[in-house]
Amino acid sequence: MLRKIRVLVGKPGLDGHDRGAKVVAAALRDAGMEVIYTGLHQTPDQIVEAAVQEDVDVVALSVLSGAHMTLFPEIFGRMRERGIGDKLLTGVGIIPNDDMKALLEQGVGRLFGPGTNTQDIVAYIREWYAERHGADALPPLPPPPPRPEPVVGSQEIAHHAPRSAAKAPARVAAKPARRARPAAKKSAPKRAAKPKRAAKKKPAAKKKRAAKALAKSAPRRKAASARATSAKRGAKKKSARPARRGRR
Ligand code: B12
Repeated sequence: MLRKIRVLVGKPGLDGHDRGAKVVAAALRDAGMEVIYTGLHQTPDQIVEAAVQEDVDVVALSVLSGAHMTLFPEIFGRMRERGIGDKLLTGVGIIPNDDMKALLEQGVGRLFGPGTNTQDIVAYIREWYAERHGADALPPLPPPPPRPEPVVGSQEIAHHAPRSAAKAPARVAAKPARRARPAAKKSAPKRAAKPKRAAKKKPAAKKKRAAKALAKSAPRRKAASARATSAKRGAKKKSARPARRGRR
């Protein structure tokens, strides 16, 4: 069986940008390589020691701190001291063209920048390996890993999914469809209008009593209404103001 390409992904210095390094480590692993990730905050010595111990073919550094002109030459120097100067030193950084040129001249491999396609990195490492060890030594690319199923969160998404996908079982249960209104309610016959209550007829005796009470209270009611009208007039007088003259 062919030996897997072994890569050490290193994060030297105080640079905390590890997302890209993890993404690249996963992409190299998916391309059939053996990947060792050092984790954050490693010294050049630690990285080179790990590369020797792990017998790697490639040392790939992630230097997003701007210290690339210090770290790449230092690590490359130590690799040579430890007898692994023939291995590939590559990596990423926010590297201006002039710096990139200078590092290439020192013997460092191709360097990448932000937003690089991970497949370009895979292709570059495989090309270098084939050149160094011959095309026969290159292990075949494994089939791409299965894409995770889309997480269907709502009916809307399920509705817009392609027809073939619509039948596939969703990982997350789709929202239950709204319950349809019961059919019976729709076709239910309209309620008959409530019959109006027939006005109760007051018996004659009651009518008489009511008329008497009304007649008794009439003078009182008259006096009360007179008081109310005079109070109203008074209020009107108080609030009455001279009419404003409109501007002309
Ligand atoms: C997210 C981010 C952060 C996050 C980091 C989260 C994390 N855990 O990684 C946080 C908020 C913590 C952060 C902090 C800082 N950041 Co910042 N950050 C970014 C940002 C916006 C995106 C980086 C990222 O994760 N991208 C997503 C990954 C997947 O994509 P990628 O990095 O492009 O990776 C691809 C390639 O670069 C390459 N690659 C990546 N790694 C590797 C490794 C190897 C071995 C190989 C071969 C290839 C490779 O392949 C990847 C796949 O496409 C960049 C700007 C940018 N657009 O790049 C600034 C940026 C890197 N940050 C910057 C700065 C200045 C800082 C701070 C110093 C800000 C501050 N003053 O506090 C701090 C430093 C913190 C620290 N301890 O180091 C600067 C760096 C400038 C420079 N070096 O010249 C940048 C460029 C922003 C800018 N334009 O100024 N940051």
